[in-house]
Amino acid sequence: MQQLIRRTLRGRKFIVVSNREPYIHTRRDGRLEALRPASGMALALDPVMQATGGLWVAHGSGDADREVADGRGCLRLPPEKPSYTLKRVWLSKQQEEGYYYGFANSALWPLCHIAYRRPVFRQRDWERYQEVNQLFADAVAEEIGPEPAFVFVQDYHLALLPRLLKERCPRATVALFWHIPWPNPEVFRICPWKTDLLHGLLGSDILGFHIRYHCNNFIDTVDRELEARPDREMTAIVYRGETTKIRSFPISVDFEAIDREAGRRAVRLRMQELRDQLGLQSQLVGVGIDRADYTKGIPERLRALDRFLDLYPDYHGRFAFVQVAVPSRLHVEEYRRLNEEVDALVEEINWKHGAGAWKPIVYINRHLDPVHLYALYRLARFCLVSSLHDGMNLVAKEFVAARGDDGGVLLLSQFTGAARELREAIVINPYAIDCLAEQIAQALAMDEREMRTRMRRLRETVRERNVYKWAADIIRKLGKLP
Ligand code: GDG
Repeated sequence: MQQLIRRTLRGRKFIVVSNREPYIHTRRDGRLEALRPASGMALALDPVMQATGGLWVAHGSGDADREVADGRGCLRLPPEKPSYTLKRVWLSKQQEEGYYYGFANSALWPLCHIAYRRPVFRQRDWERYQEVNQLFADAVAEEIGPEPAFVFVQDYHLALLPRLLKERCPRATVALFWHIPWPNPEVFRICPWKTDLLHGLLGSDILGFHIRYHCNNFIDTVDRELEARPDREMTAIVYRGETTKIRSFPISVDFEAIDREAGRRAVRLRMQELRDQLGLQSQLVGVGIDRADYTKGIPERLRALDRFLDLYPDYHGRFAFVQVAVPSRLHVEEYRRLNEEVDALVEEINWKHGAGAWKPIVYINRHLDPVHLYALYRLARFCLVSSLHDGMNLVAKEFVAARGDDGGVLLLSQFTGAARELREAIVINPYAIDCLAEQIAQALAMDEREMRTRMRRLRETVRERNVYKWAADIIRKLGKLP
């Protein structure tokens, strides 16, 4: 990886720009802590940045972030093995409110995910979004100057940045990776600022999506909304004389690292502790691990578990489902409503089916450390990913990477990008509650041989298509540009 980067960069700077930072510094009981956010993007890029040793520009969102950064907002990371620089961009409360909670997460997020939540378009959010994209452009331009550089922009928070960068730093090569789905033109066309967004994105030399389907949706959208020439054969768009290549790069996880960490003694010890604490001694365990987001289909999953318990009373007392849902975007009304709905459902199902000390659902609504996470993956007879719509879904790939024992069954929503690659999973439709209840029973009853054969094949796929391949493919493409 390092060699590839060095060869491709030919002395140019490598800069990653994202909203979320890879480590958030906070003070807990007076102690300084560096937390890893529950963000698929931040977790995936951290190992890549360790290998490349470049610069990462991101919003400094922790209450102790300023304490550890220098006058330019910079510090070296990761804390235990400093190998790259993080430059923090500081935002006011109003900017965060309008740009992050407002336009990015109340307009663009529901617009791009088909989860039947209506996007909210507010003029003042859009203004903050433009303002913050400009701040990020300033921060990057300050580092690059007039020199040639590779800038790798992440996600829907920064759709205007590629164009702003091209104007400020014409010698920069810019790639943007869109981590969420791109909807079809019918859906996208309701956005009042659709042409500004497309104009911003087409400042990129390369625009990446997880799967071909999202690339095609993007090309169709541009075809409908702009005076641009899509070249379907080359999968590129020529707009105002410049070409943007549209490519799919399915993101993944650091397979080797997860495989190694999940096999450690600390994880085995934690598994035992968890069994004791949660009263899971002789029970079959299912797990679900998510950011608490309405796109992840957590209520649908709970309803299917309820139905399963109705249909298969034999499993009462012998089965438990552990749902981890890390609170997320709590300033957005829709997310508060989701948490209330999940709380109520867990309560209702446990009341309905529970008996004595046995409760079928163990609900954990806080952030867990990686050892805890791996212990849950290893304890599980099955992992249930029931997203209503998901760009990729890294939990599915992490579960597979953590199962060095070749055990465990993956139940995976057909509406995730991951379902295109993880063919040996049991493919589910989270809207079909009765069918999902039967598939849960199928996962629990699957014979050992079939389970192991499926898991071995899944592991081969994730081992081969790991996060380094994702990054290397993008960097190689960047290197081939003139
Ligand atoms: C976006 C796209 C795409 C969760 N709870 C804890 C914890 N997590 C970690 C998981 C996983 C990550 O959070 C979630 O990643 P996903 O990929 O599932 O989802 P999004 O955050 O929505 O990510 C998605 C991704 O970008 C990458 O392109 O796959 O489609 O929506 O890594 O393990 N981590 C820890 N404690 C927790 O309690 N440590």
